[in-house]
Amino acid sequence: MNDTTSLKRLAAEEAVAEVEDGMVLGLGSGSTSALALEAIARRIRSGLRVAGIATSERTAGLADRLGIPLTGFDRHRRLDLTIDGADQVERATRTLIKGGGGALLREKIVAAASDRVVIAVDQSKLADRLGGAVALPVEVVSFGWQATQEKIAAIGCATALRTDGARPFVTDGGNYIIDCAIAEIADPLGLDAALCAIPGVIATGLFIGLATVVIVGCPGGVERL
Ligand code: A5P
Repeated sequence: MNDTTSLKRLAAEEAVAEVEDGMVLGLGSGSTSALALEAIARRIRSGLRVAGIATSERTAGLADRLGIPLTGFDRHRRLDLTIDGADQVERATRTLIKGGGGALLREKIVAAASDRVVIAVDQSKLADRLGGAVALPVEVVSFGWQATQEKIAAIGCATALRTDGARPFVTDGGNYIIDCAIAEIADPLGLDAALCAIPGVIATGLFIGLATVVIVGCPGGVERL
């Protein structure tokens, strides 16, 4: 078993094995998270009782279709466990790049409110250093995005406004995303601080110190970081 979807499923199902009865879950976004939702739904059909907070409208719709009860921060300030994917994982530190699907802000809010964050990925997401082929998404306020983009570029990355056809891509929060190509992110904490200091930047896709464990789907089985 080594096609990407099978490896994502392997990791997602291992992550869902950590779900216990009565938990409030963070429901991640993306294709790996969708596989986790399917596994959660199967366990609910066998009697598991859980409720989830969705990290995107797309995930909320999928959870609804699968029969996973949804809840919100109006009822729960803390979550027991979040299961989510990632676009890139720095192997030694478990620092992540997220937001390839555009859900980074809600994903970060949910992760930060969770006691445990389990990240499920296939092995292609692992890297010794972040960056390179994977751009760093930065969510920005739509007002003045051109000026915000210039300030982001001045930090030293090649920037591009994410588009959806001919229009800017709009996040669930109504914001835009600037994708930043960086050859190698040597100092994620410093980069995150520099980006977050720019007026108009709402959140970066750098998830530092948030992943409790990363479950990696490999052809020979799962690896836990
Ligand atoms: C969504 O905004 C992202 O953070 C996803 O978690 C990430 O893109 C992983 O997606 P896949 O599981 O589809 O690879």
